[in-house]
Formats: sequence, C-alpha cells, structure tokens
Amino acid sequence: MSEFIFKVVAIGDGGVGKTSIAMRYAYDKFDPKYKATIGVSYAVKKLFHGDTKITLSILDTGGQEMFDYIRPFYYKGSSGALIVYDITRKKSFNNLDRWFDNLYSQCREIPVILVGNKTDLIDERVISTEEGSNYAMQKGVIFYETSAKTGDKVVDVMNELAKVILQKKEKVKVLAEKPRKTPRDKTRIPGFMRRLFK
Ligand code: G3D
Ligand code: MG
Repeated sequence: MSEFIFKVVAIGDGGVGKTSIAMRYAYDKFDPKYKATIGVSYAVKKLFHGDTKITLSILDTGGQEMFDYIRPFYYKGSSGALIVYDITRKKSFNNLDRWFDNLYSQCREIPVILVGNKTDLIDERVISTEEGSNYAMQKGVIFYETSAKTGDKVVDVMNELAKVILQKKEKVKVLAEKPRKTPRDKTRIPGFMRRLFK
C-alpha cells in the first residue's frame, strides 16, 4: 500500500465559501459562526483511493485574500487547487481570471477544479451552471457546483481532486521509470558477454 500527503489550496474571493467547503469536507460541519483567525490553518482528511492512502490537507487563507492576492508561500508545495466562486455573486465569477493567473504564476501545471459554491441559494443564483461549465472548459479544468451548507458535491469535489493529483503523480512516475536505452549502457557490457546472453 502506498501513502501520499497532498497539500491543496482553496482560492477565490473572500466570502465565496472556501473555509466552509474545507470545514464541511474535513469535519462534515457547516458552522456559520466559524471565523478563521488571521494566519493560515489546515483542514486535514484521510481517504483511500484503491489501496492508496491519501492525506489531503487543505490550506486555509484565514481571510488574507481580503487584503491582497495571497502570498507565494501560500501556494508553495501545493499539489492541487480549488478555485472557488459564489454562484450568487457575479463579481466573484468575474475575478476568476485573476485567480487563475495568480495561481499559475506560482504553480505551473497544477491540477485545478473550478467550484461554483452556494447552490442551496436557488433564488439568488446569478451565474448559471452553463456559464460556469463553459468557463471551466475554456480554462481546461474540471467543474463542479457545491453547497457547503447542505454538503452537496463537497466530498465528490475533493475525491476528484485527490484522484487527478494521484493520476498526475503516477504519470510522472511512469515517465521517470521508463528504462533508458542509452549507448552508454551498451558500452558498459563487454561485447563477448552480450553475445553470451543473446
Ligand atoms: P471564505 O472562506 O471563502 O471567505 P466562508 O468564505 O467559508 O467564510 O463563507 C462566507 C459566508 O458564506 C459565510 O457566511 C458562510 O456561512 C456562507 N456560506 C459558505 N458556503 C455556503 C453555502 O454553500 N451556502 C450558503 N447558503 N452559505 C454559504 P457568514 O454569514 O458567516 O459570512
Ligand atoms: Mg475563509
């Protein structure tokens, strides 16, 4: 059995529900009174993918996104990211380009899932599922809509993110393990020995 620890970041405008998604996923709790302290904290959850044990640690900005686009240290060492917007707030959707640029400027080729949160607020929705999904397609990322309040699709999003991170990791491993057939290897074995084993 193999075991991995993946750090993932949730980014997007303040108030879109990043902390709530992390809380819902890690503790199955939706607590509107929860207010992250300034600084960063992790919500940690273990899961299995086949016989691979994965620990996902979701880093929380602790509200620092309000002040500025978050600092590079926040992204450092991340294996994957959720970029979250609020389906009831157009501005959070319009800012997505900046969040993508911000992330990709720090982490290249990182698996990303776009998340439209707060689907429980049916009457307040201003961004349609189609708009969200078209935008995700244009960016070449997976798309989900969630509700941290009801828990709808939260586990699915995180499982999917863990899956794509793992797939990417395995692809890299396969490439790294590909046997090298270099002339150097050949010359190391004397000719008469190579003929012996033919
Ligand atoms: P952030 O971490 O992205 O800044 P938070 O966002 O998780 O702190 O959430 C911001 C506000 O949105 C919170 O309300 C929270 O309860 C609410 N919220 C988060 N997710 C959902 C959701 O799926 N549905 C609904 N209806 N509300 C949600 P307050 O009132 O504490 O600011
Ligand atoms: Mg937060």
